[in-house]
Amino acid sequence: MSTNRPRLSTSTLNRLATGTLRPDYDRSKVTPAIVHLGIGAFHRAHMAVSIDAILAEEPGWGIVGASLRRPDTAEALLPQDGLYTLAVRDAEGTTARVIGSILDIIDVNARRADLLALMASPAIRIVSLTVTEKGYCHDPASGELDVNHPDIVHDLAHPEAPNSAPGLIVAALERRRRAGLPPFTVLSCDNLPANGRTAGRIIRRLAALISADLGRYAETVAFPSSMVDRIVPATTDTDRAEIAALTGVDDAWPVVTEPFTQWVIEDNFPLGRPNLARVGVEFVADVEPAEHMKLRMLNGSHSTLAYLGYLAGHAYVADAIADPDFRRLIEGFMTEEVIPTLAMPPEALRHYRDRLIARFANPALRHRTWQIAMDGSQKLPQRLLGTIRDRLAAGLPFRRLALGVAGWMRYVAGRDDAGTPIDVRDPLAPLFADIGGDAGRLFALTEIFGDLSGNPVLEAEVLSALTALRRDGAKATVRAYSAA
Ligand code: CS2
Repeated sequence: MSTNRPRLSTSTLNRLATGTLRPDYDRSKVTPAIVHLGIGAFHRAHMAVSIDAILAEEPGWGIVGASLRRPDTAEALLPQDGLYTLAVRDAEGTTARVIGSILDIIDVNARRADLLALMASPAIRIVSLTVTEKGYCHDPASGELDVNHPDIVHDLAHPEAPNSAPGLIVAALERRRRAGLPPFTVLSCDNLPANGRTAGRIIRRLAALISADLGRYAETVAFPSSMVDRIVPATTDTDRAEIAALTGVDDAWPVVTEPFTQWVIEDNFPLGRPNLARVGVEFVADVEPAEHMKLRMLNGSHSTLAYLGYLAGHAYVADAIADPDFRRLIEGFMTEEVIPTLAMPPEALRHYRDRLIARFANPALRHRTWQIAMDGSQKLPQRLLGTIRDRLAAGLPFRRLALGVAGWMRYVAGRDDAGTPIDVRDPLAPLFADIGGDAGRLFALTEIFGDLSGNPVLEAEVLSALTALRRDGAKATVRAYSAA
């Protein structure tokens, strides 16, 4: 970062370049009512932005964020008074807006007691989460708490000093129970199927394992499901330099995103909620249709593009979708194989598809296929396998979905088509290294495949795609499958 530009903070807001938007409310009047676990780039480009937009009218809904694993977000944002820049990019250019809704950031490992005391205070009415799929410490196929997960083993032994997100929520609920307070609402904002119900199942189980009283109290917690959508690539040093040049101030951790944003939430907030509808958030009775659409179409396509694209040497999603064979494959994947499984009007789904293709093609978003390829063991069930299950039950073909699964199998075997080793990031990475691409052993992983483990129709289709990938490489195989 440059040394002569000021650092973003409350006292330098007046130095922002013309055209950079800043909070339109008095931050000193904002008080916290939300604790957010997992204060990564996604939250800061999504929920924190919607909250920022209502604080002028409702200053009582500020956010305190917590990072569960690393201190880096707190280290970057605390010297900036929690302020950061949201850079929205497309082919037309970049717009910058400073977001002020995050009042404090707590690094759990350094300030666990502060975080739990805050979560247990009457002021807090919502605890929201973006801890990624693996942060739920569950079995991805069944959606049940994994009682053998190392963090859960730890949290059961030390329920007052937990490490996991479910453990922190349960510890805070116990304090509220003892204080005679009603529970906060738990709002999952992760890409899990029925994310509220899944979070509820996991948290209630953990609570009941700790004590029967706590288990009963956990039964009274509301867990609205929500569908969240905004593409947010990891911030790079090039982004930092470009954004500083645009805004005139240095920001240690801006976030970069696309113009599109969507948030659909089940309206179940016993302690109240801000009026987010006025800033475009949709409140519904049942989020499942929207959630299936998003997980199967957007995330299913994303993972398929990520594995096959990475193998073929496409570092970015925009490069992969610019390849006509990949584009045809993804169009066919959505039109022929995913849309018929969804309970929404086909015309709306085709419109959604076209919009997705345009979003993937955004040339200004440098979204790495490697980033999306991470944690496939946690993502495959809701992104590809649920759709396959429905296709199988209806006796319908699913060749392109099977190619996506085969792409994942080839990817986790650890070498791309040029023979270069892949840095495979996944909670099961050590196991994948041991398995070394043995499809039979991968199919046997019931925590991923669930009841599809051992399904002969699925295995035959995936094996035939895998054979083609090994023999011809991803580029030629995508071409062959795109013509299907
Ligand atoms: C992506 C998602 O990294 C990934 O796995 O598929 O983060 C995706 O960008 C978001 O869900 C978009 O809303």
